[in-house]
Amino acid sequence: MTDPSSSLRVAMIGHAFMGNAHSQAWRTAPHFFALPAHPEMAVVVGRDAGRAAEAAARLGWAESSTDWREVIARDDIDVVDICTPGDTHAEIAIAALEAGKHVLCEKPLANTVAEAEAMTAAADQARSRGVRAMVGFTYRRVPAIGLARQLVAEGRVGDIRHVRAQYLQDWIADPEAPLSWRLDKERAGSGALGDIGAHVIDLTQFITGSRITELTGRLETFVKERPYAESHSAGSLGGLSGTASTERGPVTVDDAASFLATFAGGAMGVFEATRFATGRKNAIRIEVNGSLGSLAFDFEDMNVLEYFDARDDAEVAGFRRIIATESVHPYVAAWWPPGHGLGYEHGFTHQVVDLVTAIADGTDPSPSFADGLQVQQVLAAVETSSDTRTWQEIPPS
Ligand code: SOE
Repeated sequence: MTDPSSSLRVAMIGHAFMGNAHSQAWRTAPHFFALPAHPEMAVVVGRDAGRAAEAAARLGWAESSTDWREVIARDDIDVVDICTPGDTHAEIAIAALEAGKHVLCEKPLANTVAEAEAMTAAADQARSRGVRAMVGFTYRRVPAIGLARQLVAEGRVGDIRHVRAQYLQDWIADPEAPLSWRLDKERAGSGALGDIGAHVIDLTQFITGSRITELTGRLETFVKERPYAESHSAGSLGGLSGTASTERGPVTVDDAASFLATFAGGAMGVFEATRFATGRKNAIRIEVNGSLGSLAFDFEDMNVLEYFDARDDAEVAGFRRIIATESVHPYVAAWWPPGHGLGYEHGFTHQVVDLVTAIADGTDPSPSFADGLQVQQVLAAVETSSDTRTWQEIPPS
């Protein structure tokens, strides 16, 4: 194992919502976990020099830059953390891997299957040189989700028959909510499907240990045109909120996605991802029904995993609420006493812990770029299915 005093110098590209979450994780991880190497927050990269410098000062990065290529070429950078919109992931990740930098890339891995394939090929080549690549499906690192996977692996729910998964948000339910880059296909690849549907695809496969083999889906764009955000004239589409301008532009992605799926293990899956579920802010709801029991999770109550054991006596049978905050639950021992709870940001911290550990141990981090590619294939299959109104098979990995 690497000497814990050795450092990993990190460059983060992008400093909006995800950049904030990743910065918090890089700052916090070494203070709560005994890491095998010390991450140093070396440089943050943004398009605008003033805003990048402000982000560096606010988020705790030593320097800022406007040129990711120059930063990737530096000898004193070990890790490149990509927090930009999807249309830039492939170019930055491939360049970083070729330059021998370990890469953490936000989800979904790319905007197309072709890009994800190229990124996976670059990661495979880099691996032979000891370079690691990970895609940021952070919700895997919520303790209750880790516990769900563990209970399935231990056989406590038996053979899985049903997987029910929803990712529900409502931040664009108002038809006057301004256009953001997330509503622009060129930049985001897809809408609710790739932004949040990708998470539940990854999570259900992670929990069940089984992959989606075929599906039939439907995409819908309810609001086809929206006001640009005020900042549009400066060439940037805003984040999750913003002030509307009088000019309007087209929404080029889906507002909502749903699909039926079959898992390799035989389970039937029902998936839904939408930004129009009024009142639901970040509801990731997953239910698994097996021959011996069931599991249920909702991110809006993220410290709880519900578990039903079908072998319990009828008098006392029922879903039990496991508060996944005990030191025996994944990642929890490093944090607070039982019942004190973790939040959204902790998944990002756990992601840093797992990445740094894998780099130091010389093992492959998970989820890998190959895992990200497989999710991309599922996303593409939903789009094709919606366009052609057919069932689609997912190529075996
Ligand atoms: C916006 O819908 C978003 O920030 C996603 O992009 C994230 O992946 C999810 O964690 C929260 O919602």
